[in-house]
Formats: sequence, C-alpha cells, structure tokens
Amino acid sequence: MPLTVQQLLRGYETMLLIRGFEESIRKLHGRGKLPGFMHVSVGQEAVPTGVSLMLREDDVITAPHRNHGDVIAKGVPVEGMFAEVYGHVGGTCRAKGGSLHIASVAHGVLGANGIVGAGLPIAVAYAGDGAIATGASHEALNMAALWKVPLVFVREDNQYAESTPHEVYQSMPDVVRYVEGYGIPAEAVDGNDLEAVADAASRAVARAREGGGPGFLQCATYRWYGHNIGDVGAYRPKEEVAAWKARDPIEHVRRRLVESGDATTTELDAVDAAVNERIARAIAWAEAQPEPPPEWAREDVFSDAQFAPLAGWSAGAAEGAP
Ligand SMILES: Cc1ncc(C[n+]2csc(CCOP(=O)(O)OP(=O)(O)O)c2C)c(N)n1
Ligand SMILES: [Mg+2]
Repeated sequence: MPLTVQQLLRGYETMLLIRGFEESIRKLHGRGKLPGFMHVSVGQEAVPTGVSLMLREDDVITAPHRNHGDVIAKGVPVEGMFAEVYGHVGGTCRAKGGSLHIASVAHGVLGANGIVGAGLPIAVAYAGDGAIATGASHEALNMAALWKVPLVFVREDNQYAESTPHEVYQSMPDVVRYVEGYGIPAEAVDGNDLEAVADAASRAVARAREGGGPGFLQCATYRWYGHNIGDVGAYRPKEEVAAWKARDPIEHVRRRLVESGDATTTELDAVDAAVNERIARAIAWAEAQPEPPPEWAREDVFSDAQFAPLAGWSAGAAEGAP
C-alpha cells in the first residue's frame, strides 16, 4: 500500500532525527564528551523508519547494539537519549544503559542488546545481517514459526558483521530461501527505499496481527561509517562506500516528495531546520544535566512491583526532559 504524503513527511522527519542524533554523537564522542562504545547506523535510517510507520504505539521491539535508529523510529525522545549517552540525569535509562542498552517500555522498546542475536527470541526483532547466522536466531526462527508467534524479524543488512562480509560467514547467500526453510514468509527489499520497506512491513505486520505467524524482512542497506565510532573501516573499498553514499535514503525521500509535487524544497528545508534546532536544544540540555548521585547505583537493581516489574522500572525514564 503506498504511503500517504503525511506518512512520507513523518518518515522524512524521523530519518533526519536519527541522522541528527547519530552525527551529533560522533562529533561529541570525538571531542571526548561521551564515554563508552557507540555504533551508529548513518545510511540505514529507512529500515526502522519504514517498519515503524506500520507499527502501533503498543507494539514492542527489540534492537541490537546498533539501535539508535530502531528506538528513535519507535518514538523514544532524543532528549533522554542524549542525556543517556552523556551518562547524565534525565537519561532514558537513568544513565544506566548508555548507547548500547537503550530501553523504554513506555515506548514499546524492550531493550537494545549488545549480545549479537539475543533480541531475536523476544519480540518485533531488529537484527544485523551477522546476527541472523547466530545459534539463537535459528532457535528463534524455528520456534516462532512452530508457535505462529506474531513477530516480524527485520534483518538490517548493512553488508558487514564488524569487518566480515557475507561470503565469509553466510553459507546460503539467498537469505529469503534460508528463512523460508523454517516455513516463514520472507521478502527482500531495498533497505534504502522508505516506501519499499514500509510496503513489505505492512504485509508482514498485517499477517502477524491476523494470526498468520511470523514474517521476515531482508533489508539491504549500508552503514556509512565504521563498525563503532573510532573504527575507520579500512576493510571496505572506497568505491563501495561512495556508491552507497550516493544512494542516501534521506535524499531519496526528499527527491520523491519534491518530484511528485507533494512538498516544496522550502517546506522540507523548514523540517530540516526544526529538527536541527531540536537536536541543538537537546544537546545543550543533556550536557547541562548533572551526573547521577551515587545512591542511584543501588536503585533499579531489584523490582518492587512483583507482577509488573518493567512498568515500575520505566517510570523514572527521562525525568525532566524538555
Ligand atoms: C554473541 C556475540 N558474539 C560476538 C559479539 C561481538 N560483536 C559485536 S557486533 C558484531 C557484529 C554484528 O554484525 P551484524 O549482526 O551484521 O550487525 P552490525 O554491527 O553490522 O549492525 C559482533 C561479532 C557480540 N557482541 N555478541
Ligand atoms: Mg551487519
């Protein structure tokens, strides 16, 4: 089903927000402002954005280590995420998760996970290309198909697992056939095309909601930068990086909106400016937030609420965010 102009504009704005968040943390990390490891997904924004356009607020997702796009697209505010990566009060997870472990149950984000493949046995699961080759993924595909779990697996195929390309770790290059071996309908889409992703997601999500069991989306895309901030990615040919950058998923939507006459460049520039302003405000706020008091280390370790532990735990998320 084609996206409405309103959905395309929302998708455009979400992709800009993801790009703005990640380009900013690259810079801030480079200036020594942010502690820890971070993995950005610049270039891959159309995948989670297209899928999220088909999800409801009460749908739940899991995300891998490269999670910022997945969780921003699901609605987690960037303000709390900036505070989180600074390790400051106001962080989405009270500065206890950092970039790798963003979780916000209120937004249907069960959690990002640094263990490759660990999110697949849990929910609407985003995973990297390498993750689909892990043992946990095979169990998840098998049991999800057997039990007809309402679940959509999304392979964010950025062509590499760290420095390792497909041909070094994947026995069956045609991943659609590989997944269909489990009895799960799978579709391969251009992961840099927001509309193509959303279209395929709409079918998989509808089938899952109707009790038809799990689906699988193979989304071919590319990360513009190294595996984590600091990796220069010398294992990738320059021409390959340049060819994928020329297929910028954000530019793709922008062109689509302008060429169809659905939006003018002036209108889209205004969206760009509003996103940039929000990002700048969020960084200023997050940077000015204090470090958490030491007592916080003892909190959130055990749940007070016996039957709704996650709801209780998420209550303090992003306190005081603008
Ligand atoms: C179980 C496990 N094995 C190995 C690692 C180390 N590791 C971290 S990221 C990564 C690559 C994952 O590749 P992919 O699934 O394609 O995701 P991408 O980083 O490309 O987004 C590996 C091997 C890990 N975190 N967990
Ligand atoms: Mg990968």
